[in-house]
Amino acid sequence: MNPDFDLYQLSEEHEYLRQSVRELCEDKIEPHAADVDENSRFPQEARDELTKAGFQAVHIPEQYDGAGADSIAACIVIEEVARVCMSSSLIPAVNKLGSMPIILSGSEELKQKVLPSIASGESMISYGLSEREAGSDAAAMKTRAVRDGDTYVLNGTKAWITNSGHSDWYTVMASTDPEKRANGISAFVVHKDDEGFEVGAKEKKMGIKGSPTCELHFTNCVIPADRMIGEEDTGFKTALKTLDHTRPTIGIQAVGVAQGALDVAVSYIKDRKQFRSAISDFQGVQWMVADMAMKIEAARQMCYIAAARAERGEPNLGFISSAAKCLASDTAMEVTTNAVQLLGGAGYTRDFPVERMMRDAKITQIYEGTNQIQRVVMARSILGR
Ligand code: COS
Repeated sequence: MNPDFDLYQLSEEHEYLRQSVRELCEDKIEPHAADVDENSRFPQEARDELTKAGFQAVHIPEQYDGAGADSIAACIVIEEVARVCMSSSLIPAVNKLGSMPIILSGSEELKQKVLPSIASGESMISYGLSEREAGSDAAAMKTRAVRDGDTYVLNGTKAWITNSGHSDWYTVMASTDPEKRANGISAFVVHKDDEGFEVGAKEKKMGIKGSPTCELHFTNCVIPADRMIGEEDTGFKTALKTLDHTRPTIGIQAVGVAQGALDVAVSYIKDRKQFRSAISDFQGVQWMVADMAMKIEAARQMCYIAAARAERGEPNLGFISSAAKCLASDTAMEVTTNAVQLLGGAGYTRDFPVERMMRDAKITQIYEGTNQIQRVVMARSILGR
């Protein structure tokens, strides 16, 4: 056996990165997590600290002034931030989601225009696909983009857009040829100062309360034609290809919050005494934490594999990226619910973070495609449809 053989393990750099991000999260982000949730306020401290340390968008390639970190490194950052504050983890996660369409399909000029400001942390970028009547059926979108000389004019409304109002840039999918449905959709980059663009009211949500979710309104919004990402009518494919790369990041975010809840529960059950012994001495409790840890680890490995396969540019990523997101988010919901159970009455109060984690975990089963849609994608891949 060769002890130097790195068979199926993360690199030392990845582990070193995890340690650095964890320290920063515990020192600078976790102390604000409860207040961010309680007051539904943007985690500005997290944005500042992540930016200072260069962790707000590690995936931006070096040629656009980024760190050029691989997809597993990007996962580790999101996982560790989510372990202490889900709302804050949406800063690196949505920076990746919003910029992947440009990285995958944008022109060199567009990349040069947008990506360096994300890399430096000066700007954030959001992703606008969903509409009120086009959620799971994303191709049913009504937002229109009509060519007018060397501009496009956008009209319509996008819904549930994460980090809206705090982002400077928005990747927006709009129909350029409604007859062609999915194959008549184009992707654009919109700037917050573009004429005719407006961010709507903030949604009142169950969880991830620190991450603003708003509508985007386009009223004769004029943008230069060179802000289109790739060719006309290719935007839906770019949007789905993007999700192949980013669903593993939602999976790992779910792993992070689940791990955070397990860590709180483990420390609590070792301390909590009932029937004259720590409740961690009871086998029923031990089996609960064993199951929680087992499922978290399975989900974590699947997310890293999905992320690595996306990074390698493998084809047919639909199955693995949907499976990773689905397994991890179902795990997070189960684990955070059980963490509340292990803390009993205390877990149901805001004296402990597990009730927040349980509320925050729920969204991972919904956004970037509901877990029902993930199963559609998996089934299509298995059945070859
Ligand atoms: N990458 C690139 N292209 C893809 C793709 C992928 N992963 N998956 C499908 N496509 C292509 C298809 O090949 C098809 O192109 P052709 O007509 O040239 O063959 C086109 O995209 C449309 O695909 P399809 O017909 O499968 O589209 P549907 O309308 O049936 O939708 C689902 C497919 C349901 C999978 C898609 O709408 C979806 O993922 N919905 C959920 C959206 C979502 O995640 N929303 C959350 C918003 S982000 S927070």
